[in-house]
Amino acid sequence: MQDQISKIIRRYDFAGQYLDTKAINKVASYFQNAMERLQVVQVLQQDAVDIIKEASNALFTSQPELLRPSGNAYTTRRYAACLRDLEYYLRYAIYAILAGDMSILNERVLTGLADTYNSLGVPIGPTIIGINQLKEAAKKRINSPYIDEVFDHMIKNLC
Ligand code: CYC
Repeated sequence: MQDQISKIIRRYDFAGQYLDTKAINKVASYFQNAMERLQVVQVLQQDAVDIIKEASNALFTSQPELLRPSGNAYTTRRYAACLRDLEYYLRYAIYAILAGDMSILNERVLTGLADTYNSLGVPIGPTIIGINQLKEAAKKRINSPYIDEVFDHMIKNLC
């Protein structure tokens, strides 16, 4: 896992170079945006329970077949797994927004996830609808390009 600063240092260390203007400018822009990232993180974690509720309600209202006997969220065990997955997405979205870097999402959430879902029969399309609903519920509370960035990254990597 890395953030924008550790990513830059790692790259320059690997090449055995001092930081140059390009690197310094990148770090400066991370600090300039840091307050916005913090604000987003604060709002999202404060409202996390409601965001999950809203997104899951919207998902199951638009895809009611998921809850019927042939659906993947049928049985309380699978329904609970679905809510838990939505919580994972929101929690790691918050981490990635704070870090300004997607590596934590790639490493802990996305690598191998599509294969796991496919082997268990968890439908990817409705999962993406769920992630989109998380994005909408988050943006309703505080609109920021960082929210789009992180949820769009998840969606792109699940497709
Ligand atoms: C299952 N979701 C799983 C499993 C994993 C994840 C690994 C299989 C093991 C288990 O059941 O716990 C996902 N695990 C993760 C992620 C992380 C992790 C993301 C990173 C921290 O450690 N079913 C639907 C909906 C959708 C859904 C569309 C909710 C959006 O119909 C989710 N995921 C779902 C369900 C299962 C599951 C129902 C259980 C499937 C089964 O056992 O049959």
